[in-house]
Parts: sequence; C-alpha cells; structure tokens
Amino acid sequence: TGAGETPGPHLNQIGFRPDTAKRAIVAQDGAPLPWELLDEKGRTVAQGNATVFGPDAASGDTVQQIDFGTFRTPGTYRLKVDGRTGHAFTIAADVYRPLSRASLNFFYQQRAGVAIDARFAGGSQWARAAGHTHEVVTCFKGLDQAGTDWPGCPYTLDVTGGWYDAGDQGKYVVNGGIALWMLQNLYEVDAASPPFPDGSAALPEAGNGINDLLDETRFEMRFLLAMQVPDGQTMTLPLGRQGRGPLRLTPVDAGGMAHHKIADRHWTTIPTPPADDHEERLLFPPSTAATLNLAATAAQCSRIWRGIDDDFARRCLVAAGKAYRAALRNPDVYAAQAFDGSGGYGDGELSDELYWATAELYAATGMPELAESLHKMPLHAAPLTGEASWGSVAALGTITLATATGVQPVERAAARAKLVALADRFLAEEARSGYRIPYASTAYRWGSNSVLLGRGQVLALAARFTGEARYRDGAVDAMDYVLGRNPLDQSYVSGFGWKPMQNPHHRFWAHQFDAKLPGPPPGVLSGGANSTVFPEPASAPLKGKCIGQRCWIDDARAYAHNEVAINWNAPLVWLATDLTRPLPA
Ligand code: 9MR
Repeated sequence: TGAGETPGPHLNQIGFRPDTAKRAIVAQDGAPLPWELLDEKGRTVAQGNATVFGPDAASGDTVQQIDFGTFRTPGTYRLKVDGRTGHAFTIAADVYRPLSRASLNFFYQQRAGVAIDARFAGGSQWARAAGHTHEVVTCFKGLDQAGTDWPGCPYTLDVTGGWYDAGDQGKYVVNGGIALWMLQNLYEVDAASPPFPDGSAALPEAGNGINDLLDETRFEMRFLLAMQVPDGQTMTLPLGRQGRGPLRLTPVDAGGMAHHKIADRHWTTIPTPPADDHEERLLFPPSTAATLNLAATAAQCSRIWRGIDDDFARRCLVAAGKAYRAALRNPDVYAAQAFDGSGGYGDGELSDELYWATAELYAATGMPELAESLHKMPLHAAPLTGEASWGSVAALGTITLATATGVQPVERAAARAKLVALADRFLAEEARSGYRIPYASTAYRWGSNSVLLGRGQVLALAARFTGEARYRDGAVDAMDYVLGRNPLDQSYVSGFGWKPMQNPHHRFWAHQFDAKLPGPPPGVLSGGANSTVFPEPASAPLKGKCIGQRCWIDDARAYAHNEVAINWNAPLVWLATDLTRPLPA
C-alpha cells in the first residue's frame, strides 16, 4: 500500500466548526472499531462504532470511518480508537479564521516588483528585496520547440508587478486569470458584506479605505491589463492548432490581445530569490486563451469596482471589450509550444474560455447581444463536467451567472441548477471514497489539491443556493483532506496542523537548499499527490510504487509534487474564508 503512515486517526489537523461534519479515518481492517472522543481531562464525551469500508482504490487502505458530527461543544479533544489516542484538535466557531488570513497573505508574498516587508510578511525571515522592479520588456524572437519562427513585436511593455506564478518567477496570463478570478469572486459572492474589510489583512495598502481583498486583486489586475497588446498593432502570429496541420504565420490585427506570459529565457536555478534573478525576461506571443482570460477577469473587475473606483472599473471594462473583440477576430492563436525557462499553460480547447469571457461580459453589461451569443454556445446548455482548472474554465462562467447581480433571474436559476447538479455528482463520488472526499478517482494529477478545493467551492456554493447542510459538509470534507484526513496524515498547508508541508518547491522559501533562506510562511498549499508524472529524481522512486493519494513527497526538488502556485492557493483562500462565515440559512 505504499509508505505506511500511522493508521490514524487521520482528521483535519486544525479541527472543526461546531456546526459542520466531523469525520476521522483509521486505516485498519477487521470488525468496526469502537471510538471515544476525549475532552481535555480525558473524560469520554462521545462514543460510537466506526463503519468499515474498503479496500479503497485511491489509498489502498481498508478504513474505519468515524463520524462524530453530532457532537458540537467547543473545546479541545482527542480521539481514542482501539486503545490508541490521537493528536489534540479543537472544535471552535472561528477555526478557519487564521487559515483564511494566512492563505491570502501568500499572494502578498508572491508580489513581483516590490520589496516584501517584514511587517506584512509575518516576520523578518520572509522579508526580501524587490525582484523585477523595472520590467519593461520586449518580445521573444525565434523558434519555439515546435519549430515555429516568431518574428517578435516592435514595442516594449511595462509589465512590472503582478504575482509570481509559483515556485518559479514567471508571470502567466493563463493561470493569473483563474487565480485572480477566484479572489475577485470571493468578494463578489458576498459583495453586501465582503470579507477582508479595510485594515483586516496584513498589507501595505491596509488603511487606504479600500477592502483588502480588492487591494490584493488590483495588484494582479493591473499586471494583466499591462499585458494587453496596444491598439492597432499588426503582428505576425502562428494561427492554427499544433498537431493539426501546419501553423500559418499570418499578419493579424493583434491590438487588444494579451501576451501569453512574461518569463525568463532560461530556467533559473533553485534557489534564486527574485532580486537575484538576472536572466533575460521576455514577452511571449499573444494567445487567444490569454486574451479571453484578460477579457473575463477585466469584465469581473469592472463589476466589482463600480462605485468604489469608477475610473478603474471603466478602465477594466474598456480593456475587457477590446480583449473580447480581439479574441473573436483571432480565435485560433494557441499558446506557442514549450520554451525553456517557463511553463507552457498551453490549451488546445478554447470553447470554455469563450463561454467564460462571454458570461463575464454579459454579467458586466447586460447586453442582449452577449446573452444571445451565450445561448448559442453548446456549453451553455450542457451540464458542467467538472470543477474549474486553468485549462478548463466553464465552471467559472457558470458561477458568475449564478452569483453576479445583473444576471437575469431565469439565467441565474439555470446556472445554479447546473452547479447543484455538479455538487450532487461530487457527493456521489464521496460515497465511493474511503477517506470520504468528493473525489473518487484513483488518478491524482499535478496540483490535485486544487481539484479537491475547486470541488469544495462548488459544494459550498450549492450549500448557499439550497441551504442544505450536506453540501456544506461536502465542502468541509474537501478541506479535511487537504488539512490531514489522508493516508499520509499530511497537512498540505504550511504552518497548519501537526504535520504541515515544510519543503515546497520555491525559489525563495528554500531552506532545504540554503539554511540562510526561510521555509514557507504559514498558509501555503502544496500541489499535492500526483500519481501521473514523476519527472525528476526526487520523486522518481515513487513511480510505480505508490497508489493515488500516497504519491507525494515533502521535498523541494519534487516540483511536480510539492510546488506551490497562485491557482492552487486561491481556492484555499476562497474556501477557508467561506468557512469563516455563518452557515447559509
Ligand atoms: O499546474 C500546471 C499543471 O497542470 C501542468 O500539468 C504542469 C505541466 O505543464 O504545469 C503546471 O503549472 C506550472 C507552470 O507550468 C509553471 N509554474 C509552476 C506551475 C505549477 O507547477
């Protein structure tokens, strides 16, 4: 069954809210085990018998499922199962507040172009000099790995700022988009009483009269806006899809498109703190996917900033409109093939990006023409096939249709029904999962923790739409997995739990390589189990030897298993913050 951890009890290592599900898992076969919940004085306050399930394909374990959800008294407790007593955990109403705050702070610490200040970073060990402070750059010229010869662009853009993507210091519009959308959505779904009011987060902008979540999102939005091709630029771009006939290098009106990414020419070594990165930085060709990511997030931006900063809202709406029209003019500019020095984020299917951007612009403007376009799209009528990821964004458009004000009631009801149907599918998967999580597959892909949290978001929304506790409990189950209810007894979030992730793949939080550098600050999420690819020597020994949830290693070299990324931390912020709020009525 792979690296054998203790049999448990495995549970959410930060504990539980009084009013949601409380589950634990012990990996042991045989008859159902009796369990006891002990208070601080060692007195039994609840007891029962586990339910045996298994063997579970995703972990290889036969498990004893323990459910003590009806116990609701705040306090500190331990579970005792079959004579073994587990770690102490809490039951408290505000158990998610520190995680909500810390996971948002990750974005501050990923900021490019500015120094990271000890006062906002949680300590002097995380302070660092600014990296890439004057990012006025021109385009890559030359051959990509598929042999397409790109002549570049005749201008420079000032793209200083934004968030570094991950453990590398690339800044990608595809991926910046989903991460930014997630945080903007967290504001929009509760626009009446938004989380992170001014002064509540550790940020240089705190106290400026603007909600702190919006201060953080604006930092990335400005970067995405800066990645837009200036008006009237004719540019030679490779049209068509790689692997489906030859690409056509064609001059097009590229004004309004977005460059796919700005990144190093060559991969920098790890560690390389941002200020020490002296690699050449380049803009990579515009892509239709990046352009639609810009259109979608800028339209969303225009909605939430209206009435707060009207000029910024207008600037976003103008950029969104230009990007949208540019994408319609140039619908088949796919991301250039992998270069050395940065990730690809290449996507061969863009109908979901178009649906997403159309939904965002419709919600921003109410234009009947946009509603009409939306209704013509097969994705509009189709059920959702899954949670969102950077390359598969239909759920984002549907969530906006389900939650933004300004969407017609009929449209909103249909979008909500689609999300609730998807949440039902996730709950059905949970019933087939040994560790009781809303994901039953045995395939754990790169960044699998974000799959769980993305599903948690859909479940949490279903709870809001229906008021049904089982959806909220499903969201908690997703969070429980990420915070320790898994066969490795691993909290995948740094600084949270008794066994937190400690050695992320990151060029600055790299104490594994250099004792003078810090480890991760609290609130940073590992990509998590990856049973599909093992590209480097540190994870290679797992290949063929691990099962699903066990394919993970806390090693900074293992970039396909233990990197951190903005699109993974964003749903952590969303869900942790949702779980600080009262249960939906
Ligand atoms: O999250 C991305 C994952 O879905 C892909 O399979 C993988 C390989 O292309 O790339 C991941 O994204 C990485 C990006 O390319 C570069 N920055 C770090 C990202 C997280 O590992």
